[in-house]
Amino acid sequence: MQQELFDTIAAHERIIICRHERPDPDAIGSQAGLARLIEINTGKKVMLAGEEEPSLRFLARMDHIEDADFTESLVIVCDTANTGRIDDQRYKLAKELFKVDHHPETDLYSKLAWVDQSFSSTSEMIVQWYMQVAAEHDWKLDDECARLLYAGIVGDTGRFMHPNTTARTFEAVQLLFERTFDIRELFNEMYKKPLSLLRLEGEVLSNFTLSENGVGVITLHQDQLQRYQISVNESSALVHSVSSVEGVVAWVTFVELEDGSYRVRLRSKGPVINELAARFQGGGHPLAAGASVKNEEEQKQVIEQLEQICAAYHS
Ligand SMILES: [Mn+2]
Repeated sequence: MQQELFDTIAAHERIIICRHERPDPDAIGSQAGLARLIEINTGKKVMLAGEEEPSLRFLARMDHIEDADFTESLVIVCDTANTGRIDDQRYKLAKELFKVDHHPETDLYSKLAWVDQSFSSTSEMIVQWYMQVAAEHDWKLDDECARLLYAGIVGDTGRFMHPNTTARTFEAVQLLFERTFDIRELFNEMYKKPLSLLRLEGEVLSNFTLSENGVGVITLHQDQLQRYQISVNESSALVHSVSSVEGVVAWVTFVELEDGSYRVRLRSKGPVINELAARFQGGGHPLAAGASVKNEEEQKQVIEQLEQICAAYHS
């Protein structure tokens, strides 16, 4: 499939790259990193689709794209498991579609697809693709590509602390480190927090509960988000704030949306939680997944099921 990705890119003059909505550094890093790789080596214009996330503008800016651009383009979708999450649903207009992703394949939305769960990140896939295929065709990977792809790998591996980090990850990082970019500046941007977020974190931590089975529960209410002026997307920075608490096995963060429903973020240190997420209109990786619940009743069900999963894991 890696060669096929190269051939498909070669066969199209116009290319648009999409990624998932509410992007993270891997979504933008793989999207913009691949786009730049293509642009500097082929001279083709590659457009970046999707809504701009203000906190990630330091990585890349998105393009304004017309419907007509889609109908004439190859659309590559990076880092997105299912069609519902593709940012810019006009991907459907594409002349040709190609999916590149490292999430479990639950939605076979593209006949051309390179999907491999063994990679830490889509950004790592792009670096490997560069090394295995593109470099063979004398493509270059420049400093800015390296910065973007490094951000993606760092983001999805949690700065190389998550178990998705492999020898191959470091092989990719080695290549990126042979380029020059300002890592300190990149980390400053990636991990800076507004003071109000820190204050909210303080409140969250004092209300955090931990059960005997090691289930941690955090709930963020609308009034808290409003009081601290934190958006739902920005609140994702709090998802790891309890990961180092002694005794935590798996934890769930509920973020109340304006309509009273909740966004659910599930994280685990061992028990598989993406099947639970799938039962609540979500999905993701075995140890990191997301879902949605309509009300407090469903919220209780998620907690109960997470308790069962953790209890079974212990025994
Ligand atoms: Mn990813």
